[in-house]
Amino acid sequence: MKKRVLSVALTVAMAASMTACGSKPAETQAPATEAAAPAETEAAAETEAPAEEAKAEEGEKELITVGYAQVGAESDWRTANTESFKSTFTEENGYKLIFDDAQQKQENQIKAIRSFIQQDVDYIVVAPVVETGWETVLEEAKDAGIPVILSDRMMQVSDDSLYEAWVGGNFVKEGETCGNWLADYLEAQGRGDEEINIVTIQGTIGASAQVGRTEGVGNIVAQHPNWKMLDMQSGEFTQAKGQEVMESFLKSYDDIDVVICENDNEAFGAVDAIKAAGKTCGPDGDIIVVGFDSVKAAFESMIAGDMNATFECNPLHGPRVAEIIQKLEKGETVEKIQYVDEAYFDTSMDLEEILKTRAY
Ligand code: GYE
Repeated sequence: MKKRVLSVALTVAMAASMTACGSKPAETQAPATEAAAPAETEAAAETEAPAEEAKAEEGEKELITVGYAQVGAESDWRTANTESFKSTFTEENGYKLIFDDAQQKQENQIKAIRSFIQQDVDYIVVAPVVETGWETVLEEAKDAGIPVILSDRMMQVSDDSLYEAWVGGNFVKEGETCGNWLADYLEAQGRGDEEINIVTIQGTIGASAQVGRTEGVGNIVAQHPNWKMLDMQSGEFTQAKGQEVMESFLKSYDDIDVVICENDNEAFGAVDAIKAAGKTCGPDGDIIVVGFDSVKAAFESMIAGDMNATFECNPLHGPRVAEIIQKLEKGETVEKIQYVDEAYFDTSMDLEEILKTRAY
Protein backbone atom coordinates (compact mmCIF):
# COMPACT_ATOMS: atom_id res chain seq x y z
CA MET A 1 0.00 0.00 0.00
CA LYS A 2 1.30 3.47 -0.86
CA LYS A 3 2.14 5.77 2.01
CA ARG A 4 0.19 8.99 2.22
CA VAL A 5 2.09 12.06 3.30
CA LEU A 6 0.47 15.45 3.42
CA SER A 7 3.03 18.20 2.94
CA VAL A 8 2.71 21.32 5.07
CA ALA A 9 2.05 23.38 1.97
CA LEU A 10 -0.82 21.13 0.93
CA THR A 11 -2.25 21.11 4.44
CA VAL A 12 -2.25 24.90 4.46
CA ALA A 13 -3.83 24.99 1.01
CA MET A 14 -6.53 22.55 2.02
CA ALA A 15 -7.32 24.40 5.22
CA ALA A 16 -7.52 27.63 3.22
CA SER A 17 -9.86 26.36 0.53
CA MET A 18 -11.69 23.35 1.86
CA THR A 19 -14.84 22.53 -0.10
CA ALA A 20 -17.92 20.60 0.89
CA CYS A 21 -17.19 17.46 -1.11
CA GLY A 22 -13.44 17.99 -1.26
CA SER A 23 -13.37 17.58 -5.03
CA LYS A 24 -11.69 20.87 -5.91
CA PRO A 25 -8.80 20.26 -8.29
CA ALA A 26 -5.34 21.04 -6.94
CA GLU A 27 -4.81 23.86 -9.49
CA THR A 28 -7.61 25.96 -8.04
CA GLN A 29 -6.08 25.63 -4.60
CA ALA A 30 -2.63 26.83 -5.67
CA PRO A 31 -3.23 30.60 -5.33
CA ALA A 32 -4.42 30.10 -1.74
CA THR A 33 -1.15 28.32 -0.97
CA GLU A 34 0.87 31.21 -2.37
CA ALA A 35 -1.15 33.75 -0.45
CA ALA A 36 -0.91 31.82 2.79
CA ALA A 37 2.79 30.99 2.72
CA PRO A 38 5.59 32.00 0.36
CA ALA A 39 7.78 29.18 -0.93
CA GLU A 40 10.74 29.93 1.36
CA THR A 41 8.61 29.88 4.52
CA GLU A 42 7.09 26.55 3.43
CA ALA A 43 10.52 24.99 2.94
CA ALA A 44 11.66 26.28 6.32
CA ALA A 45 8.49 25.06 8.02
CA GLU A 46 8.96 21.63 6.50
CA THR A 47 12.42 21.22 7.95
CA GLU A 48 11.49 22.70 11.32
CA ALA A 49 8.26 20.81 11.95
CA PRO A 50 7.60 17.32 10.58
CA ALA A 51 4.38 17.00 8.57
CA GLU A 52 2.73 14.83 11.22
CA GLU A 53 3.05 17.54 13.87
CA ALA A 54 1.78 20.26 11.58
CA LYS A 55 -1.29 18.18 10.86
CA ALA A 56 -1.97 17.57 14.51
CA GLU A 57 -1.64 21.29 15.19
CA GLU A 58 -4.23 22.17 12.60
CA GLY A 59 -6.52 19.31 13.56
CA GLU A 60 -6.10 17.88 10.06
CA LYS A 61 -6.79 14.25 9.34
CA GLU A 62 -4.83 12.34 6.75
CA LEU A 63 -7.28 12.11 3.88
CA ILE A 64 -7.56 9.16 1.54
CA THR A 65 -7.70 10.46 -2.01
CA VAL A 66 -10.15 8.65 -4.28
CA GLY A 67 -10.56 9.34 -8.00
CA TYR A 68 -13.96 8.27 -9.31
CA ALA A 69 -14.30 7.83 -13.08
CA GLN A 70 -18.07 8.06 -13.44
CA VAL A 71 -19.96 7.12 -16.64
CA GLY A 72 -21.98 10.32 -17.02
CA ALA A 73 -25.35 11.72 -15.97
CA GLU A 74 -27.59 9.79 -18.36
CA SER A 75 -30.26 8.54 -15.94
CA ASP A 76 -31.92 8.88 -12.53
CA TRP A 77 -29.95 5.81 -11.48
CA ARG A 78 -26.70 7.53 -12.38
CA THR A 79 -27.66 10.68 -10.46
CA ALA A 80 -28.36 8.58 -7.36
CA ASN A 81 -25.04 6.78 -7.83
CA THR A 82 -23.09 10.04 -8.08
CA GLU A 83 -24.87 11.38 -5.01
CA SER A 84 -24.01 8.18 -3.11
CA PHE A 85 -20.29 8.69 -3.84
CA LYS A 86 -20.31 12.41 -3.10
CA SER A 87 -22.05 11.96 0.23
CA THR A 88 -19.82 9.04 1.26
CA PHE A 89 -16.38 10.25 0.20
CA THR A 90 -16.39 13.52 2.18
CA GLU A 91 -13.55 15.14 4.09
CA GLU A 92 -15.61 14.57 7.23
CA ASN A 93 -15.41 10.83 6.52
CA GLY A 94 -11.67 11.07 5.84
CA TYR A 95 -11.63 11.27 2.05
CA LYS A 96 -10.82 13.65 -0.72
CA LEU A 97 -12.94 12.77 -3.75
CA ILE A 98 -11.86 13.69 -7.27
CA PHE A 99 -14.99 13.17 -9.37
CA ASP A 100 -14.98 12.94 -13.15
CA ASP A 101 -18.06 12.74 -15.40
CA ALA A 102 -17.06 11.05 -18.69
CA GLN A 103 -20.26 11.96 -20.55
CA GLN A 104 -20.74 8.30 -21.54
CA LYS A 105 -17.43 8.20 -23.46
CA GLN A 106 -14.77 5.58 -22.75
CA GLU A 107 -11.99 7.85 -24.06
CA ASN A 108 -12.93 10.43 -21.41
CA GLN A 109 -12.82 7.77 -18.70
CA ILE A 110 -9.38 6.65 -19.83
CA LYS A 111 -8.19 10.29 -19.71
CA ALA A 112 -9.66 10.66 -16.20
CA ILE A 113 -7.89 7.52 -14.98
CA ARG A 114 -4.59 8.79 -16.42
CA SER A 115 -5.09 12.10 -14.64
CA PHE A 116 -5.81 10.27 -11.36
CA ILE A 117 -2.54 8.38 -11.83
CA GLN A 118 -0.71 11.65 -12.46
CA GLN A 119 -2.21 13.15 -9.31
CA ASP A 120 -1.04 10.04 -7.45
CA VAL A 121 -4.41 9.31 -5.85
CA ASP A 122 -4.65 6.52 -3.27
CA TYR A 123 -7.47 4.63 -5.00
CA ILE A 124 -9.10 4.70 -8.41
CA VAL A 125 -12.77 3.73 -8.71
CA VAL A 126 -14.22 3.10 -12.16
CA ALA A 127 -17.80 2.54 -13.33
CA PRO A 128 -16.76 1.42 -16.82
CA VAL A 129 -19.02 2.68 -19.60
CA VAL A 130 -18.30 -0.45 -21.68
CA GLU A 131 -16.81 -3.85 -20.82
CA THR A 132 -13.74 -4.02 -23.07
CA GLY A 133 -10.65 -1.97 -23.88
CA TRP A 134 -9.25 -1.29 -20.39
CA GLU A 135 -6.09 -3.41 -20.18
CA THR A 136 -3.54 -0.70 -21.05
CA VAL A 137 -4.78 1.95 -18.65
CA LEU A 138 -5.23 -0.56 -15.82
CA GLU A 139 -1.64 -1.73 -16.37
CA GLU A 140 -0.59 1.91 -15.99
CA ALA A 141 -2.44 2.16 -12.66
CA LYS A 142 -0.88 -1.11 -11.52
CA ASP A 143 2.62 0.10 -12.46
CA ALA A 144 1.95 3.25 -10.43
CA GLY A 145 0.94 1.07 -7.46
CA ILE A 146 -2.60 2.48 -7.32
CA PRO A 147 -5.35 -0.03 -6.47
CA VAL A 148 -8.37 0.02 -8.79
CA ILE A 149 -11.90 -0.83 -7.63
CA LEU A 150 -14.70 -1.43 -10.12
CA SER A 151 -18.24 -0.43 -9.29
CA ASP A 152 -21.57 -0.78 -11.11
CA ARG A 153 -20.66 -2.10 -14.59
CA MET A 154 -18.09 -4.84 -15.19
CA MET A 155 -14.88 -4.91 -17.21
CA GLN A 156 -13.61 -7.84 -19.22
CA VAL A 157 -9.88 -8.09 -18.60
CA SER A 158 -7.66 -11.14 -19.16
CA ASP A 159 -5.80 -10.56 -15.88
CA ASP A 160 -8.12 -10.03 -12.93
CA SER A 161 -5.25 -8.86 -10.73
CA LEU A 162 -5.67 -5.54 -12.58
CA TYR A 163 -8.47 -4.68 -10.14
CA GLU A 164 -9.00 -5.34 -6.44
CA ALA A 165 -12.75 -5.94 -6.40
CA TRP A 166 -16.01 -5.25 -8.19
CA VAL A 167 -19.37 -4.42 -6.66
CA GLY A 168 -22.64 -4.07 -8.58
CA GLY A 169 -25.87 -5.66 -9.76
CA ASN A 170 -26.27 -9.09 -11.34
CA PHE A 171 -27.45 -7.94 -14.75
CA VAL A 172 -28.12 -11.40 -16.25
CA LYS A 173 -30.22 -12.25 -13.22
CA GLU A 174 -32.12 -8.95 -13.53
CA GLY A 175 -32.90 -9.83 -17.17
CA GLU A 176 -34.09 -13.32 -16.23
CA THR A 177 -36.26 -11.90 -13.44
CA CYS A 178 -37.83 -9.64 -16.07
CA GLY A 179 -38.47 -12.53 -18.48
CA ASN A 180 -39.96 -14.72 -15.74
CA TRP A 181 -42.15 -11.85 -14.55
CA LEU A 182 -43.49 -11.44 -18.10
CA ALA A 183 -44.26 -15.15 -18.37
CA ASP A 184 -46.23 -15.08 -15.08
CA TYR A 185 -48.01 -11.86 -16.02
CA LEU A 186 -49.13 -13.15 -19.43
CA GLU A 187 -50.17 -16.47 -17.90
CA ALA A 188 -52.29 -14.67 -15.28
CA GLN A 189 -53.96 -12.74 -18.10
CA GLY A 190 -54.78 -15.96 -19.92
CA ARG A 191 -52.30 -15.03 -22.67
CA GLY A 192 -49.77 -17.78 -21.92
CA ASP A 193 -50.15 -19.43 -25.34
CA GLU A 194 -50.76 -16.28 -27.39
CA GLU A 195 -48.26 -14.99 -29.98
CA ILE A 196 -46.44 -12.23 -28.15
CA ASN A 197 -44.45 -9.58 -30.05
CA ILE A 198 -41.64 -7.99 -28.07
CA VAL A 199 -39.26 -5.11 -28.80
CA THR A 200 -36.27 -4.15 -26.68
CA ILE A 201 -34.80 -0.69 -26.16
CA GLN A 202 -31.30 -1.64 -25.13
CA GLY A 203 -28.83 0.28 -23.02
CA THR A 204 -25.47 1.54 -24.25
CA ILE A 205 -24.15 -1.24 -26.48
CA GLY A 206 -21.21 -3.02 -24.87
CA ALA A 207 -22.04 -1.83 -21.33
CA SER A 208 -22.22 -4.85 -19.05
CA ALA A 209 -25.65 -3.67 -17.85
CA GLN A 210 -26.85 -3.89 -21.49
CA VAL A 211 -25.04 -7.14 -22.28
CA GLY A 212 -26.31 -8.86 -19.13
CA ARG A 213 -29.92 -7.68 -19.32
CA THR A 214 -30.19 -8.55 -23.03
CA GLU A 215 -28.75 -12.00 -22.30
CA GLY A 216 -30.98 -12.60 -19.27
CA VAL A 217 -34.19 -11.66 -21.08
CA GLY A 218 -33.01 -13.70 -24.09
CA ASN A 219 -32.61 -16.81 -21.91
CA ILE A 220 -36.30 -16.65 -20.99
CA VAL A 221 -37.50 -15.67 -24.48
CA ALA A 222 -35.77 -18.86 -25.70
CA GLN A 223 -38.05 -20.90 -23.39
CA HIS A 224 -41.19 -19.46 -25.01
CA PRO A 225 -41.57 -20.43 -28.69
CA ASN A 226 -44.71 -18.23 -28.90
CA TRP A 227 -42.70 -15.09 -27.99
CA LYS A 228 -41.07 -13.20 -30.83
CA MET A 229 -38.34 -10.59 -30.34
CA LEU A 230 -39.19 -8.28 -33.26
CA ASP A 231 -36.33 -5.83 -32.83
CA MET A 232 -33.64 -4.53 -30.47
CA GLN A 233 -32.04 -1.09 -30.66
CA SER A 234 -30.04 1.03 -28.26
CA GLY A 235 -31.60 3.95 -26.43
CA GLU A 236 -28.26 4.80 -24.76
CA PHE A 237 -29.92 4.58 -21.32
CA THR A 238 -31.54 8.02 -21.85
CA GLN A 239 -35.17 9.12 -21.92
CA ALA A 240 -34.74 11.14 -25.15
CA LYS A 241 -33.15 8.28 -27.08
CA GLY A 242 -35.64 5.81 -25.61
CA GLN A 243 -38.47 7.90 -26.99
CA GLU A 244 -36.80 8.14 -30.41
CA VAL A 245 -36.25 4.38 -30.65
CA MET A 246 -39.84 3.65 -29.60
CA GLU A 247 -41.15 6.10 -32.20
CA SER A 248 -39.28 4.21 -34.88
CA PHE A 249 -40.44 0.80 -33.54
CA LEU A 250 -44.05 2.00 -33.64
CA LYS A 251 -43.63 3.06 -37.27
CA SER A 252 -42.12 -0.30 -38.24
CA TYR A 253 -44.41 -2.66 -36.29
CA ASP A 254 -48.13 -2.23 -35.72
CA ASP A 255 -48.66 -5.07 -33.26
CA ILE A 256 -46.17 -4.63 -30.44
CA ASP A 257 -47.34 -6.34 -27.23
CA VAL A 258 -44.37 -5.65 -24.98
CA VAL A 259 -41.52 -3.13 -24.84
CA ILE A 260 -38.59 -4.08 -22.64
CA CYS A 261 -36.56 -0.99 -21.75
CA GLU A 262 -33.12 -1.66 -20.31
CA ASN A 263 -33.55 1.21 -17.87
CA ASP A 264 -36.47 3.19 -16.44
CA ASN A 265 -35.54 6.45 -18.18
CA GLU A 266 -35.85 4.76 -21.58
CA ALA A 267 -39.25 3.49 -20.44
CA PHE A 268 -40.39 7.06 -19.67
CA GLY A 269 -39.43 7.99 -23.24
CA ALA A 270 -41.20 4.91 -24.62
CA VAL A 271 -44.40 5.82 -22.75
CA ASP A 272 -44.32 9.30 -24.33
CA ALA A 273 -43.82 7.80 -27.80
CA ILE A 274 -46.69 5.32 -27.31
CA LYS A 275 -49.07 8.07 -26.20
CA ALA A 276 -47.98 10.38 -29.03
CA ALA A 277 -48.73 7.56 -31.49
CA GLY A 278 -52.29 7.37 -30.11
CA LYS A 279 -51.75 4.00 -28.41
CA THR A 280 -52.09 3.06 -24.77
CA CYS A 281 -49.80 1.29 -22.33
CA GLY A 282 -49.63 -0.06 -18.79
CA PRO A 283 -51.89 -2.60 -17.09
CA ASP A 284 -55.03 -1.34 -18.89
CA GLY A 285 -53.38 -0.51 -22.20
CA ASP A 286 -52.26 -2.07 -25.49
CA ILE A 287 -48.54 -2.30 -24.76
CA ILE A 288 -46.84 -3.73 -21.68
CA VAL A 289 -43.94 -1.46 -20.63
CA VAL A 290 -41.19 -2.63 -18.31
CA GLY A 291 -37.92 -1.04 -17.19
CA PHE A 292 -34.89 -1.68 -15.00
CA ASP A 293 -33.52 0.28 -11.99
CA SER A 294 -36.69 0.92 -9.90
CA VAL A 295 -36.05 4.65 -9.47
CA LYS A 296 -38.73 6.73 -7.75
CA ALA A 297 -40.05 8.09 -11.06
CA ALA A 298 -40.76 4.50 -12.19
CA PHE A 299 -43.02 4.07 -9.16
CA GLU A 300 -44.82 7.28 -10.12
CA SER A 301 -45.16 6.00 -13.70
CA MET A 302 -46.66 2.70 -12.47
CA ILE A 303 -49.01 4.54 -10.09
CA ALA A 304 -50.12 6.68 -13.06
CA GLY A 305 -50.89 3.45 -14.96
CA ASP A 306 -48.15 3.87 -17.59
CA MET A 307 -45.47 1.30 -16.75
CA ASN A 308 -46.22 -2.28 -15.69
CA ALA A 309 -43.08 -3.28 -13.81
CA THR A 310 -39.52 -2.31 -12.95
CA PHE A 311 -36.62 -4.60 -12.08
CA GLU A 312 -34.40 -3.24 -9.37
CA CYS A 313 -30.76 -2.25 -9.74
CA ASN A 314 -29.25 -0.65 -6.67
CA PRO A 315 -27.09 2.46 -7.31
CA LEU A 316 -26.00 3.17 -3.72
CA HIS A 317 -22.45 1.90 -4.14
CA GLY A 318 -20.61 4.70 -2.29
CA PRO A 319 -20.67 3.01 1.15
CA ARG A 320 -19.92 -0.40 -0.42
CA VAL A 321 -16.80 0.93 -2.13
CA ALA A 322 -15.80 2.75 1.10
CA GLU A 323 -16.03 -0.57 2.95
CA ILE A 324 -13.73 -2.19 0.39
CA ILE A 325 -11.24 0.67 0.75
CA GLN A 326 -11.31 0.44 4.55
CA LYS A 327 -10.56 -3.28 4.36
CA LEU A 328 -7.69 -2.71 1.93
CA GLU A 329 -6.33 0.00 4.22
CA LYS A 330 -6.15 -2.57 7.02
CA GLY A 331 -4.49 -5.06 4.71
CA GLU A 332 -7.52 -7.36 4.80
CA THR A 333 -8.55 -9.40 1.79
CA VAL A 334 -11.75 -8.41 0.03
CA GLU A 335 -14.21 -10.53 -1.85
CA LYS A 336 -13.39 -10.07 -5.53
CA ILE A 337 -16.92 -10.10 -6.94
CA GLN A 338 -19.71 -8.65 -4.81
CA TYR A 339 -23.28 -8.80 -6.10
CA VAL A 340 -25.99 -6.67 -4.50
CA ASP A 341 -29.39 -8.26 -3.79
CA GLU A 342 -32.20 -6.87 -5.90
CA ALA A 343 -36.00 -7.11 -6.10
CA TYR A 344 -38.68 -6.08 -8.57
CA PHE A 345 -41.89 -4.05 -8.34
CA ASP A 346 -45.14 -4.15 -10.32
CA THR A 347 -48.64 -2.71 -10.21
CA SER A 348 -50.02 -5.58 -8.11
CA MET A 349 -48.12 -4.11 -5.13
CA ASP A 350 -48.87 -1.21 -2.79
CA LEU A 351 -46.58 1.13 -4.68
CA GLU A 352 -47.61 4.32 -2.82
CA GLU A 353 -46.50 2.69 0.43
CA ILE A 354 -43.23 1.33 -0.99
CA LEU A 355 -42.42 4.67 -2.62
CA LYS A 356 -42.40 6.37 0.79
CA THR A 357 -39.35 4.36 1.82
CA ARG A 358 -37.41 4.35 -1.47
CA ALA A 359 -33.97 5.91 -1.13
CA TYR A 360 -33.55 6.73 -4.84
O1 GYE B 1 -29.35 0.72 -15.17
C1 GYE B 1 -28.82 2.83 -16.04
C2 GYE B 1 -27.57 3.60 -16.05
O2 GYE B 1 -24.92 0.66 -15.21
C3 GYE B 1 -26.59 -0.32 -13.88
O3 GYE B 1 -26.56 2.62 -16.08
C4 GYE B 1 -26.12 0.89 -14.58
C5 GYE B 1 -27.09 1.43 -15.59
C6 GYE B 1 -28.47 1.76 -15.10
O4 GYE B 1 -27.49 4.51 -17.01
O5 GYE B 1 -29.91 3.59 -15.65
